[in-house]
Amino acid sequence: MRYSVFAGGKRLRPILVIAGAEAVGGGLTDVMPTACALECIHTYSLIHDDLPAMDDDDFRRGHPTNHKVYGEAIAILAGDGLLTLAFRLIAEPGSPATPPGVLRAVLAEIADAAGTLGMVGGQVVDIESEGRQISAETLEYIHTHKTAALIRASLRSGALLGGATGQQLDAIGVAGGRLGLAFQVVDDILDVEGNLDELGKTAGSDQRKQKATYPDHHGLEAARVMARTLIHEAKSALAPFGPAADPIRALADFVFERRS
Ligand code: GRG
Repeated sequence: MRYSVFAGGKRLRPILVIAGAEAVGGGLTDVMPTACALECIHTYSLIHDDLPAMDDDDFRRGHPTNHKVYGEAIAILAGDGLLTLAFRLIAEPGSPATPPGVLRAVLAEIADAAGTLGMVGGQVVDIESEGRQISAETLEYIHTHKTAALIRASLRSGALLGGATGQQLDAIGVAGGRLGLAFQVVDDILDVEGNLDELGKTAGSDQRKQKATYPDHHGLEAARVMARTLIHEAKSALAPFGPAADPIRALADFVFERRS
């Protein structure tokens, strides 16, 4: 578990939890355990995604994948352990003033985003689509569920713990959904254009596994335009928050410009 969590990684999801809280006037202490929980869930998904039964990848975060070092059984268990640890962390709020109702809402938010309604569901359709022609709608379903759901839940959980109103939560959810989809579109582009040194994982793996991607479906340039549009839409949804949402805006720019 420690090997994969501390192998590196951009920490985008935990940073989004913190930024979500700050956008509505919350602070670091309200959200730190939940921010760590999101990174645990994300890292579990990477360990399991790299397994021979899934994407069968040799490198992640610039290091050999978990199963290459510890074997498949321990890699599966490390993922299971991280997922379970995440919910243990969320159960212990950063601030004792967090109302139990808010904690329940955060638990439901994250469970939905990580489970069959979100990441697991997206991964199932992704695997079943390998090597097949799929519609643009199915491609969007895969990416909004496999990747965007957890990114959206990161922002929304932070906002919930920071004391967001219903309206604020809706707006931040729209921003998170657009940002999450943009993240995946850029990920697809990087898989075509990047290399092992920059990415920390082997490039070109989508094509090798005949995965459905945005550049494949729409072309590289259209995928770039799509990512830019999604970032713009994310920022538009943040308008009501004023300067308090500047960190999220900066993260949106980072998502578009990143090389790893
Ligand atoms: C195993 C249930 C299950 C799901 C796996 C999200 C996912 C589903 C697999 C990850 C595979 C993958 C490479 C998806 C593309 C988008 C993505 C999540 C990339 C990795 O996220 P980064 O770039 O990674 O934030 P770091 O290492 O920086 O944290």
